[in-house]
Amino acid sequence: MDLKFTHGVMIIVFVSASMFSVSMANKDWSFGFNYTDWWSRFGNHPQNKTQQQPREILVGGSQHWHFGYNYTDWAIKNAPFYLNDTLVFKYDAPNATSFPHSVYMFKSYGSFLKCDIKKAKMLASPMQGGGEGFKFVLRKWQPHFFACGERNGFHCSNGTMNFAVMPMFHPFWKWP
Ligand SMILES: *[C@@H]1O[C@H](CO)[C@@H](O)[C@H](O)[C@H]1NC(C)=O
Ligand SMILES: *[C@@H]1O[C@H](CO)[C@@H](O)[C@H](O)[C@H]1NC(C)=O
Ligand SMILES: *[C@@H]1O[C@H](CO)[C@@H](O)[C@H](O)[C@H]1NC(C)=O
Ligand SMILES: *[C@@H]1O[C@H](CO)[C@@H](O)[C@H](O)[C@H]1NC(C)=O
Ligand SMILES: *[C@@H]1O[C@H](CO)[C@@H](O)[C@H](O)[C@H]1NC(C)=O
Ligand SMILES: *[C@@H]1O[C@H](CO)[C@@H](O)[C@H](O)[C@H]1NC(C)=O
Ligand SMILES: [Cu+2]
Repeated sequence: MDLKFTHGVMIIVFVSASMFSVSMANKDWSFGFNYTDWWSRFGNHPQNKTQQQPREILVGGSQHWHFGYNYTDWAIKNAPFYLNDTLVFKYDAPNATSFPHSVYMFKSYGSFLKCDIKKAKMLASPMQGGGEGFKFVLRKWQPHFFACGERNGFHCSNGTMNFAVMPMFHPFWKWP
């Protein structure tokens, strides 16, 4: 129950943040995300208006994409994500001693909460996480719900291999 609530809060915060970030900055609604810190990256350097390029972000950092790591936590700590940022999922193909992983995307928040893999779309098979990894560009201004689809959704419903991302407009893309 707590976990599901957290997802909900995250999405609300990210949606709100992209529309009301200025007013959010003074309120204690940040749920651990330091808006002061975030704005200082731009605000303290009015002369520094070079457009930031979209980034490539390795999902899970050095942990890559595996069972047992808390990706909700990772997504909160690595927010905000911006439109056109690329998420990179790296995972090894399964072998005799390791389980497969994959990347699925849920169309709705409801199926994400239930980890209803049957209603999700496979983005990358267990074989596609090798080498440079599987890359997904955050092109749409909408919440994205990712999960591992393996073991009939267990890697998702176990509460670890799933996370939500709401890409934001970069301040300097909107107001150059
Ligand atoms: C947020 O970041 C600013 C600037 O780095 C810092 O001064 C402030 O203490 C931080 N606030 C919290 C709640 O961590
Ligand atoms: C501009 O931003 C870059 C990267 O964030 C930083 O390294 C540089 O010091 C900044 N320049 C000024 C003048 O603030
Ligand atoms: C993952 O992290 C989130 C946010 O820190 C936390 O609310 C949640 O309980 C954690 N989930 C698990 C399965 O540990
Ligand atoms: C993202 O990239 C596409 C294609 O390169 C471009 O048309 C679009 O304007 C970009 N969106 C933003 C918010 O920068
Ligand atoms: C199987 O894959 C795991 C995880 O990628 C790796 O650590 C291990 O060395 C591999 N084992 C064999 C026998 O290839
Ligand atoms: C996830 O699965 C692991 C290993 O089976 C177990 O130790 C852990 O308690 C499970 N966590 C949740 C939130 O179901
Ligand atoms: Cu998995």
